[in-house]
Amino acid sequence: MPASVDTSELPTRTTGAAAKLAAAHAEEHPLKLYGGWFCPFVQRSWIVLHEKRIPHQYIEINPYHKDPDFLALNPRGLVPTLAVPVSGDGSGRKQRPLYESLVICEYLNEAYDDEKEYGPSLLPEDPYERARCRLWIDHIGNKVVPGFYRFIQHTPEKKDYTIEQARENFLGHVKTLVKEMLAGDADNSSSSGSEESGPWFLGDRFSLVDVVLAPWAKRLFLIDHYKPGGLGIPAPGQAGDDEKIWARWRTWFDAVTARQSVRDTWSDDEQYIAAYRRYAEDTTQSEVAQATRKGEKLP
Ligand SMILES: N[C@@H](CCC(=O)N[C@@H](CS)C(=O)NCC(=O)O)C(=O)O
Repeated sequence: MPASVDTSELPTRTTGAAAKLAAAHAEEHPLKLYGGWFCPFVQRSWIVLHEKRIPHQYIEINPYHKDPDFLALNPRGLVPTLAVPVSGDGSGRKQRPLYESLVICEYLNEAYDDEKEYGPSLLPEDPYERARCRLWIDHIGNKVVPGFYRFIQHTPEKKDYTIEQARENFLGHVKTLVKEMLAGDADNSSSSGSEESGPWFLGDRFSLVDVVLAPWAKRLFLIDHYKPGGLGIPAPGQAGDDEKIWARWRTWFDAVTARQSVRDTWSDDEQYIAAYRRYAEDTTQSEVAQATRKGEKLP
């Protein structure tokens, strides 16, 4: 853990739509999500809570402060952290912790599985399809997300890679994912006999694959804002052989950024611009940023 963390002055408050959602979930509840408005990993868990309309309490904290009470709950000292009520405890006061955004998302999806109350599962019933979703969740976590940080943390002083390489690497991982969406669309249309397919990774069905990437989709504007040459996704008609790939990406991107749960867990754009300046200048000491700098696996 770094001795001093320069992100400690981040405001501990949500703004915009996220502030409304947080206020609606401020009341004491045995299921508690400890989060930070700026954190994309938190947004994943928050989206699942919102998608499934799971009653809970949202508690905004600053994870860089490493408060002893917080460390007692999550020794890794990272948000999101979920406090889960112990079943059978009538007082509602006993809780067990869970952390790691993906573990939390899967837990919520499984624990709140009554379709009538919480809506459809965010993973398919078919074991192969469920495994395929996990494969692409893994691709997002181990390729796309690290590629995002390598890209946004690139500075002209970097000797080991250029901004063009960072862009190519990131867009390459996105393209690999989109090709899988296109292959899925083709399978869906041959089995349903309809050309029409929904915008999500699974076509018509919104799933955890969409959830785990949504927070970084929302943050892509920061690369356009901060990095010379911007994100570099070709405009319609400019993608040559990749035209179909980038058209499918736009369909997914437009749908995911318009999704209510994604919009409602988002603070004001300017807040992110301010918070991510230290990433863009590569001066933040967050654990994610340090791992990126050292070329290590993200925490
Ligand atoms: N692998 C973790 C990563 C969580 C994470 O890195 N959270 C950041 C905020 S975005 C954090 O708590 N940082 C505190 C620190 O770096 O000291 C997850 O998926 O939940």
